[in-house]
Amino acid sequence: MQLVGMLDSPFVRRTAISLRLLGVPFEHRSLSVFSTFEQFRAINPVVKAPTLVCDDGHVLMDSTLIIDYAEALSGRSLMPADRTERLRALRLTGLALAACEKTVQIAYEHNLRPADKRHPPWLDRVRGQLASACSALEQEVVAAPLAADEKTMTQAGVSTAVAWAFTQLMAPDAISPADHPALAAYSAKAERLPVFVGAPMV
Ligand SMILES: N[C@@H](CCC(=O)N[C@@H](CS)C(=O)NCC(=O)O)C(=O)O
Repeated sequence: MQLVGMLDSPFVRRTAISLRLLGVPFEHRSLSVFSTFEQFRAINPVVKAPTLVCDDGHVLMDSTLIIDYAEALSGRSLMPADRTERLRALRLTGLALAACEKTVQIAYEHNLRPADKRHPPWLDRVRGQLASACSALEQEVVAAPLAADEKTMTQAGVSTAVAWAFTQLMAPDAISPADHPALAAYSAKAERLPVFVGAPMV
């Protein structure tokens, strides 16, 4: 199987880390949806990262769907079986994915749109959404710590750590570690795990 996309995408990175935690082997092809658009389009005409090329040639996209397929392949899951824990993991994963999506929107607004075409009210809205997602995540991590070891880490932990590191890389002025000490500490721990070190953002 081939996982296609750059690790500076939080969606690609959480997929790569999840596949490794699940023990699903894959080859990583570091193609960009921007600088290698045509090469990417030849693999997936929709040009979305991550893309997974399955062993039988079928093409999947969207990190959540790719992880779902990887879990079916491995017979294991990064989601807790217990209903209450699963609900929390789903809640945190949703917040982390929203934080990633909002940070991507801020990055696209700054990097792709000409300065004179920016719409400040839209950016304010997105930054507010990002702040709300990070603040809710911080409260969740303060209320109950997340596992930060490769054996017991859940999807909530993977996605929360990936989201925090991505936000700090792409929108450091929007979200400060001083206001999110639990998230910053959790991310620092997760980033030391071999599975995170093996999927560097830059
Ligand atoms: N919900 C998707 C989001 C994927 C996504 O938006 N990826 C970005 C890269 S960070 C992308 O493909 N951008 C190119 C585009 O949307 O045209 C997922 O979880 O995989």
